[in-house]
Amino acid sequence: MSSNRTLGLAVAQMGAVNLADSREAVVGRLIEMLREAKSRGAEHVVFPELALTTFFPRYWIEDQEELDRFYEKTMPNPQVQPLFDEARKLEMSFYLGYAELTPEGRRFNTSILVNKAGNIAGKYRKIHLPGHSDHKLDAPFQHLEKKYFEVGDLGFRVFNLDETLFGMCLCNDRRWPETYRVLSLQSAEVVVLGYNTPSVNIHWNEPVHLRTSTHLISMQASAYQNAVWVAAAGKCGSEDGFHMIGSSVIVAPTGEIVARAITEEDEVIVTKADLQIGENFRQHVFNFAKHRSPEHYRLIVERVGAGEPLA
Ligand code: CDV
Repeated sequence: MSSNRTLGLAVAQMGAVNLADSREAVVGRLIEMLREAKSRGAEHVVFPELALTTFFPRYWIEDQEELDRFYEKTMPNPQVQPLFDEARKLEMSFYLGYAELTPEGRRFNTSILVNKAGNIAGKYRKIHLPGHSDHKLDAPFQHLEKKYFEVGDLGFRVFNLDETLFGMCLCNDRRWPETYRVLSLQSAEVVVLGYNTPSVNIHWNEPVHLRTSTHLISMQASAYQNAVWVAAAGKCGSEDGFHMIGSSVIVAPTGEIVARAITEEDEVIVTKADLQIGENFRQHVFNFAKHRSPEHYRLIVERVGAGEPLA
């Protein structure tokens, strides 16, 4: 790959998607932001996690038919096809998060990368599923990702999308250093992700400002330590009265935020990402081949939870 490459990189943050909103209306919003991103010089757009529906894991749903309405059984399907068509027409690639129901009846929190020719070039199924699977009757809302999805079975993989190496993850994955390291060990240049982060933590009393600062610090530290660009698209604002944080960002491999959404509505942010910045870090301070010592990192794969100090 040649040096001095740049990528017109956009994040399309979404405001609320309410229960009553149709797929057609939501896809229309995505297309509008795709066009804006193109007009502002972007070649690639990142859309949120579960972008096509409300964040339904907040609801305890017993009726299977009602639950199934939130999942996509094929991709693209007739309702989402207009987004694929418009992207191909504009020669734009994109990342999209949605709930996947496979022909075998398996359910995943999924994202895809679609290239400029309109073909799905990569798929990821969320690995770090947060929340719980039981009905928390005393909580103001639920976080039922552990009930509605299986742990992803595709691993963290890197895809060559129109000559740029993209890694994918989803929401809670962004808080885990292993996510980025597995991707950067595959030479990822850009990590793209969508998220839905409720402003209220139902497990302990965490102030809202910390919800935003831990979101940002996770990605800033990881971008720097792995020499990657990170582009994160939130779905935010108040969905039927349930508020989620905004602050969608694009982070450079220096760890600096180069673009940040200022609203909690549909908003496009764009940057011209210089891919050489990551290369500089990869050749010097984070030259993995030269400086890593995996023999001292064995606990990372041998232990899941924290245990006793080593003898
Ligand atoms: N959708 C998510 O994965 N949300 C999580 C939870 C913990 C709020 C997050 O990390 O933002």
